[in-house]
Amino acid sequence: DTAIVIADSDKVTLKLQTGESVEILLYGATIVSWKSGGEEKLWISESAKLDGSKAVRGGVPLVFPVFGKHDDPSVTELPQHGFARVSKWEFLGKTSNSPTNIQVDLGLSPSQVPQELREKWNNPFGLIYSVNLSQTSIETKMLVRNEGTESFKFHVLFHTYFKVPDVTKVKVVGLNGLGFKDKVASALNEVNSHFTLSGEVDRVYHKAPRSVIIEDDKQVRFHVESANLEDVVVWNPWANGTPKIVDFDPKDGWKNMLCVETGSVANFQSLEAGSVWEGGQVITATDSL
Ligand code: TA6
Repeated sequence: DTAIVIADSDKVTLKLQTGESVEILLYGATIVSWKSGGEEKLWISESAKLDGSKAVRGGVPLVFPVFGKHDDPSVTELPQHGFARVSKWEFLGKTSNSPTNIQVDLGLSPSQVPQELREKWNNPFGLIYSVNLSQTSIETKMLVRNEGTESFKFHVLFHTYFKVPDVTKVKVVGLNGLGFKDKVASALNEVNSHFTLSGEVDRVYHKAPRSVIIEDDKQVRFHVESANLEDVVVWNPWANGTPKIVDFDPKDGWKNMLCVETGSVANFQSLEAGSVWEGGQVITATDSL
């Protein structure tokens, strides 16, 4: 049999005949599981809310139309990371299918955004989020459409929580030497073409390259390839940060995760009335030895 999609009112599950799978909550269109090579590739908090009561702590939350908090008048009243991750998306259907890969589309329009958030950013928009599962990778693409008569601007980002055996052994390859903005005094140790982490990191690399590699002392763990996205955010709250995050459990879970997030967040993307913008990423997992 070919790949299958199982959808109910809360979740869409994609399964390949070779065993790979992805689970996507319609709440936030949040990928909450990606199994490949017989193992879970994404980190999710043990106390992550999966009932729609708050943004999911882990997996791949979506950031739109603002990254973090921002003082631009058009977004300043929105909550951190905007409303895409706290709105109920619609399953639009399966858009491609073969025994070795499957794609589904999910949609978001203003009517699905909680009223109190829609009022704070009431541009007529449409989002189509595509998730494509293959045997070694998932591709996530966001299409943003301006359905109004005025241009609007937005940030967009895939907030991926990669699962790693030990973040203190991780090397991130491809970001050295770039311009960046630090939200904390990021504890990175740059060596040749990679850096290692030795404490809390919260850094936005601007004009980042298309390809970033996450490896450790044993092997390459993930490749991250982006298209039409300008920036890469690296975040790990470390031991000092997790006690301050109520839904981050276990508290030493920082050792098993690293956020490497592709997006366009250092500058707003401006979208003319009637225009469409698309950006995406392909994350490829290497099976454990
Ligand atoms: O990933 C970068 C970041 O902006 C960090 O500053 C941290 O706040 C993280 O996102 C998680 O944000 P959240 O709103 O999900 O707690």
